[in-house]
Amino acid sequence: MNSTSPAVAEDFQSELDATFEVTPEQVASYKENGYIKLRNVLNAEMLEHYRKAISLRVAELSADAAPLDQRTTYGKAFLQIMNLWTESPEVKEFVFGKRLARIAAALIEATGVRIYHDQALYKEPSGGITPWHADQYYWPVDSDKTITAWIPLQSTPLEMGPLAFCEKSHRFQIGRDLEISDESEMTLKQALNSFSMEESSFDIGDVSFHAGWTFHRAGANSTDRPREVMTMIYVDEDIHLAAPKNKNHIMDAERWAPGVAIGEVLASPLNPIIYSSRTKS
Ligand SMILES: O=C(O)CCC(=O)C(=O)O
Repeated sequence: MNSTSPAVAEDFQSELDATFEVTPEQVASYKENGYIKLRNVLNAEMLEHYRKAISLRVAELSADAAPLDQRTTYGKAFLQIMNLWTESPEVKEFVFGKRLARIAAALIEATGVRIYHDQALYKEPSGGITPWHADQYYWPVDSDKTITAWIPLQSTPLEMGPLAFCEKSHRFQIGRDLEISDESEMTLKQALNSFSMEESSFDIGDVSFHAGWTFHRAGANSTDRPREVMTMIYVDEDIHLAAPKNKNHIMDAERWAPGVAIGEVLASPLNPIIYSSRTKS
């Protein structure tokens, strides 16, 4: 369901793969703070094109979602639709773009990255807060070379609940065992009290990258428009599956790295390398 001409679609494809120069200062800032917000990474027209494709699949796949007031705090935070790249060839083009993957590899100082999984995170009008948490609590991997690209598909003012980060919190050990919940929000709000929090609006084209252990949250969406966001979780191309330490690790391994044995490189058919400096392109 797309009226984009083949020539324009080809332009989008080459923009998705085009190089974005990451400076040594940006790498240093990411290492220091555990996240970075980069401006003007993606073109607005291209984002609008892929927003339509992503939103279509989100609407189809979330048609049976319960009303907001019947959901948990986690459920109220967003509609969460995972691995859309397996559902739509257009979304696959977006998720497999080398531009963001190359930035991710540069920031985590890896030779290349695989996709762990993607997820659309649509905070509905009147959707609630995203509680404080660190993503890597969920991931059964043996390295912290993991990173999420958070890509708003529209400009995202404070009232819509842009992603907010606790600076330098990727080195903080407390709270790493907490699932996304009212408890994680309450415990981490107190525990992270003495750290600086970065919460600011995103313009269209801005993309943030955060480390697996960086604590982050988002405010509620008090507008009457959905906050439409696509995310890609990348991992070092050489990362291994680790022995599970919690029930989520067992579920994640089965779902996102099927067939991979503990100790093996995370190279299931669901984890292709998206960018690697070891291969030409
Ligand atoms: O979009 C949100 O509200 C939360 C996003 C998040 O937790 C993530 O991308 O890791």
